[in-house]
Amino acid sequence: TSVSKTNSRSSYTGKLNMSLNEAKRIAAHRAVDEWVKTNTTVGIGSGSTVVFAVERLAERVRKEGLKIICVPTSFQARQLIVENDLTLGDLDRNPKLAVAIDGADEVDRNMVLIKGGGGCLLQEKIVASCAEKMVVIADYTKNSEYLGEQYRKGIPIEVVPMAYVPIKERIAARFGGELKLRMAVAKAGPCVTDNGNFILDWHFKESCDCDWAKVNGELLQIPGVVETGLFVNMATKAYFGMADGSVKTQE
Ligand code: ABF
Repeated sequence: TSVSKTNSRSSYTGKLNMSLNEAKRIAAHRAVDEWVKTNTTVGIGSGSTVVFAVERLAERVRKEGLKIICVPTSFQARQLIVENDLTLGDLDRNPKLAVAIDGADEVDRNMVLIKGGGGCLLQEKIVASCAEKMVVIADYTKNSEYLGEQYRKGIPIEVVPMAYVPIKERIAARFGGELKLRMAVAKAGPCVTDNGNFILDWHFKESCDCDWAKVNGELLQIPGVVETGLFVNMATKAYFGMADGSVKTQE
């Protein structure tokens, strides 16, 4: 087949060196311990850092008898919940969540996030929007002054497949930069999201101090744009695991 699914668990593991993994783990454990209370519903994000949050949740369920319902943001998150014997929920039965815990590709100084490097931005944004609080967990490489300062893969934009070319042209004409159709790992065809859509990675001009709320609003007006990986005014607090073993927080 010429298409491949995003978010298999294996696509997130094995690529990371130990110190980054350790940074992800300490951030994830701190955030889980500070935010997850018993008898609550928790949104489970996607990516390699969330693996450590689920690990900690499972440990607390075993050791403390913590009672939680977990709502996944992707196929990968669903698998993680099931494999760790956590209680799986959904938005039909659990439309209000106490907290969503998720990773990010970049977090700027105003708590604007780029998400969707793993292709799960749409469900991540839906679940985060249903949560009273969204907490970000990441290693120190995600902590930036401006978007684009460290993350070089652009802003992911999930689009309806038949419209990807006109959308590409409209965004480039309006804002500049370059938009690339994300390809599957083997490059035999486009990357297809959990929702059956394509992803355009928008390499905007340079690291800038844009009004991202405005940019996001304009992008969402384009017919065929399903969602963007710009998360503006959504995250409550970010936890960054640092190289020296400390955890830096930002609100
Ligand atoms: C998801 O996973 C994404 O929105 C973000 O792209 C990515 C972060 O992954 P990791 O924790 O592996 O850096 O949350």
